[in-house]
Amino acid sequence: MPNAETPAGAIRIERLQLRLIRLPLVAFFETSFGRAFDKTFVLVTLEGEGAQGLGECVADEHPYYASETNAGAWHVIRDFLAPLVLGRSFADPRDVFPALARVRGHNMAKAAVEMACWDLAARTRQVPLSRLLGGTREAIPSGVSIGIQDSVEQLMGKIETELAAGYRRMKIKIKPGWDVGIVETIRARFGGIPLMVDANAAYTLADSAHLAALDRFALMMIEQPLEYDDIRDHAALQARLQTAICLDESIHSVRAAEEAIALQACRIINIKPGRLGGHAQSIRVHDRCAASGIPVWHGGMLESGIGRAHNIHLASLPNFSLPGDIAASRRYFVPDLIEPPIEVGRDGLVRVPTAPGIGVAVDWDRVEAATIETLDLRA
Ligand code: OSB
Ligand code: MG
Repeated sequence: MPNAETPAGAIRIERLQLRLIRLPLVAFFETSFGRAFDKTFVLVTLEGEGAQGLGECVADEHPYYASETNAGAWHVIRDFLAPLVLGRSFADPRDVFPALARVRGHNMAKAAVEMACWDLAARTRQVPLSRLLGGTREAIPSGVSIGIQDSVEQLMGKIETELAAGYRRMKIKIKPGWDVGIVETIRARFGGIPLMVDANAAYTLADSAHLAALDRFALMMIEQPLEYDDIRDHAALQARLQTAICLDESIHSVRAAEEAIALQACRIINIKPGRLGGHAQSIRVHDRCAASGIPVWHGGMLESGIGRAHNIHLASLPNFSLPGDIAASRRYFVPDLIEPPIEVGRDGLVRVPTAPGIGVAVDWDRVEAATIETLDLRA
């Protein structure tokens, strides 16, 4: 029951729990910045109004994809974000990100708290999270992100497996030395499959001519070819490429998205709520892109079933018109932290959960077994 000081429908945050969790990955995942064999992340649990909300922080052990790390997120949430939410009431989860504005940056840490608040709000109102976010779809198209492999043959085998599983587009990671030749081999072997590449900022504008060699392969897009914080060079590169550029790392705020759109630095945007500071900011970028005719798709950060469920709900909004990096649990963790795990149909679609909140059942014994450290904070 809401207490006397809590406005109707508002949620007072009574408790915040941090858990550091480590799960082994089913298969290693290699990008231009390195190879990962397991996934370590901070799980945020919020309690209030007799309900619970969960948020998964997508920071990594290292600051190679983004500047945040698990140790940093733990510190920032414990010492700076928790005091801004504990004992406070929020009438709308959209009010959480502005309430954290005093802390600059640290979007992944903020997102874990903000998204837990959305889950809590949806559970309190007994509605699926997608409804609260403004989702319009019952199922979302799913694609896969395939890391750099030890051999070209190994990559071809992975693509074959994922196509057979029904996934609606293949994304491969590229870097200098593992790019044009690989794409050529894929096209020769698999023909006109929906294909894109992700460079994770492995090139510079001086590589324009080399990247333009990808134009003849009719890729859906090339994701983040240049520096992680760049917009201007991407605009120059986009003017020289026929292939659409999609920005990932560079889109860390609504303002960055607006800049990228204004400068025509990309034709597509990858939305990751962790990178943007949560669901509310993601919806703003989604809406801003829709107004400019820029399609978006939902990125992935090798999330457990908890973060993955959040992503599925967000990806049910209408301008997520391209298949996202939201694949089945079995590609990442067996078992996952949720039961049943996230599945993809033969039609390449993932169903949006319909139960309240993120709508998946967490297996707390598995969470407990995977937990390295726990911290409880109260109002
Ligand atoms: O660049 O999209 C990326 C994973 C970790 C960090 C960055 C990225 C990725 C992926 C994997 O591409 C997407 C997924 O399957 O979760
Ligand atoms: Mg990417």
